Amino acid sequence: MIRLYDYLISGNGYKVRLLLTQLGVPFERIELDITKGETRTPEFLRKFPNGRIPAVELDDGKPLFESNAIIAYFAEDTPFMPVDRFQRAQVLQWLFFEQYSHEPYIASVRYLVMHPEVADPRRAIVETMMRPRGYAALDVMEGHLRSREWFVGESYSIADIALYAYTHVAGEGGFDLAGYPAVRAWLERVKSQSRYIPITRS
Ligand SMILES: N[C@@H](CCC(=O)N[C@@H](CS)C(=O)NCC(=O)O)C(=O)O
Repeated sequence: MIRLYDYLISGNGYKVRLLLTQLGVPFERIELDITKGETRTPEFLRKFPNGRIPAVELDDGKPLFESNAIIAYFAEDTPFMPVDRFQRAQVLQWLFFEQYSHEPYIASVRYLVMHPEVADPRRAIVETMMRPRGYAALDVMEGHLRSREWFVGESYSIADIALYAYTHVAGEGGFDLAGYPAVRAWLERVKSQSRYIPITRS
């Protein structure tokens, strides 16, 4: 059985939970409290040296970390990953965009807002740097979705899952999506996909 090391409010963990559920792949979920250092124990670090969730152990015990690598692995040979070479590169384009231009700002601001007790030097740059960059990522998404239903091609893929994870909860970090109608319509399309689960469902 696949084992997923996870933290319920994590959008990165949610990407994996959502995809496996939509694929109908059974998995065991192991909840770790990241605010208590539970991903930094010697035992966890031996398997997953980056000390972060999500991380999985495959059926044969092989370890894999990084949310977008994990969803790319499970999406292979399914409708969630295109076959066409250019479209596959477009999926990677959006996965890298999510990790470099979106998640470090939208997810991190949400984390800092949701965990006021955690001391973090990034608090000093939330309004001057992180929030404007989060909105810049939303601007890119809005422009792309103005004339399209999905991030790649004509169907829902892991590019949508990766970007949905933190966009749909951006409000929890104080991001206002009122000025992003195409993004809001796309969020609704994702939500109406079969076997959809909310981020709060373990
Ligand atoms: N790039 C990584 C980010 C993983 C990450 O930042 N995980 C956070 C939770 S969302 C974590 O485990 N933090 C605990 C820690 O750093 O100790 C991914 O996409 O999987």
